[in-house]
Amino acid sequence: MKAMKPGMSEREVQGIHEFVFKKYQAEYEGYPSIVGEGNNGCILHYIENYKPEISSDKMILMDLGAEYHGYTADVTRTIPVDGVFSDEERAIYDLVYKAQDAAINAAKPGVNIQRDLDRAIARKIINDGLVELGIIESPDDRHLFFPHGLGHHIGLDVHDKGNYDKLEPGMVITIEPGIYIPEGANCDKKWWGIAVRIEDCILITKEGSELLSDLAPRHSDEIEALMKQPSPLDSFILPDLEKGG
Ligand SMILES: [Mn+2]
Repeated sequence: MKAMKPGMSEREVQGIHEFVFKKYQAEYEGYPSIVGEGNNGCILHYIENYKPEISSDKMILMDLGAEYHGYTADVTRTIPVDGVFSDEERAIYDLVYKAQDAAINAAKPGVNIQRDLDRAIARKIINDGLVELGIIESPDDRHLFFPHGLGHHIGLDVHDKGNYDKLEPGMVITIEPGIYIPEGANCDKKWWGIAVRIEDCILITKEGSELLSDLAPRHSDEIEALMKQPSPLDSFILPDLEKGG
């Protein structure tokens, strides 16, 4: 987050994450890294990570996880490229955050991921929020702005096998609500190209859950504060190959 700069490529952002994984001696990535700026964030499995220059007026969605000693992580952060959320970006971001936080707080043994956490909590919060923002008309409207499930088991595989009936202590799952508003979507075009997913891994405990990926800030204010700080990578400047170094 501190190293993010307009003008970087999506691939460079991917490289920074993967460098840090290796720095911690992670053997592999748990799955192909997804780094998508602006509208590319709407493409759920966007692994081309091709865009050569990310733009200061966009957000960037980064879904990456290290594989360490056989176990994989699965974490997504979405941040503004220039370090400041626009009003529209913040509205969508904070809504996804609210849905994620509520689902994390409700996760505990006996709870069902799809019925209790996804439909009754996260999806309801998102649908109500989309109505409030005027993006859909009724919370019961059919739409594709949250086109995937809330979470999955994680462990040896990134989408691990597991019991989806009810959570038990010791299970590790992801909680990953998202809102994706592609160019051309049926709503005010001020929302077009905004794509937000926030994904964390939680361990189900006897009483509730423990957030395993809490060192990466999630709240919009925390993200803005962290992005104001300098990064050691700011001075990592390579020779220009075109000029012959
Ligand atoms: Mn996931």
